[in-house]
Amino acid sequence: MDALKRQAAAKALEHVRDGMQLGLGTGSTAKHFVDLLGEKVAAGMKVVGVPTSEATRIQAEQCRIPLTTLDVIDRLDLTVDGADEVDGALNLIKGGGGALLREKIVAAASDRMIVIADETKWVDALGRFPLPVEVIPFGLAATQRMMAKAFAEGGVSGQMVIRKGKDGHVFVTDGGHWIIDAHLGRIADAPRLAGLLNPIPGVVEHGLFIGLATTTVLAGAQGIRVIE
Ligand code: ABF
Repeated sequence: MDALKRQAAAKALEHVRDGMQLGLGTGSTAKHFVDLLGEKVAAGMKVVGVPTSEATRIQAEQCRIPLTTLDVIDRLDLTVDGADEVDGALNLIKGGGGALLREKIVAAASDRMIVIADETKWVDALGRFPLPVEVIPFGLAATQRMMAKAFAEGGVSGQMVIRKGKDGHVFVTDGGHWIIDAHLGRIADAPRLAGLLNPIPGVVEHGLFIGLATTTVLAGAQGIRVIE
């Protein structure tokens, strides 16, 4: 599986050109991309990156990839990131790694977004993977009631679980928020559900990435598939 992830990352690297401003994703697949990009930089390629998490920032610094922020530059040419699920419309579920907020800010500031994944991430309909929703701890029960209402309107329902870290404590995101993993099952209309979650005050962001990915590179036993 790791070899497939690296193949997908290598394919995405073919789209990187000298001088590009790049969004650097998070997760085990994106980690390969940052690694390979580091090799290009060591060989003389000039790029600048905006990392989507503290973990990626640390890795990119170790790889000596020059970094910047979206306060300094206003657009990115390309973001390369992983995903938890991808559907035929290139809508995504992201956030399994807990970095969805920065990932969405960076993706939205990019002219193009290439999703890199192994073929197990490709689905007919999103929702088998629990939907991560980043929330403010204040008033959590009220936020959950509004989320349940949005889910019902969006034709889904299921358990909402506050994410815990490996240490058994509540998982805290890079932004200081919590994550609720919503076990919804098949989401028939992901864009509609995203629209229902967006206006809830305690919801900082959710893991439905609608219309952001422009290309998906899927690596499988049969080879690499590029879907646009
Ligand atoms: C990030 O990493 C995510 O938003 C997604 O949750 C995860 C995918 O991880 P991996 O590449 O390790 O499967 O991109």
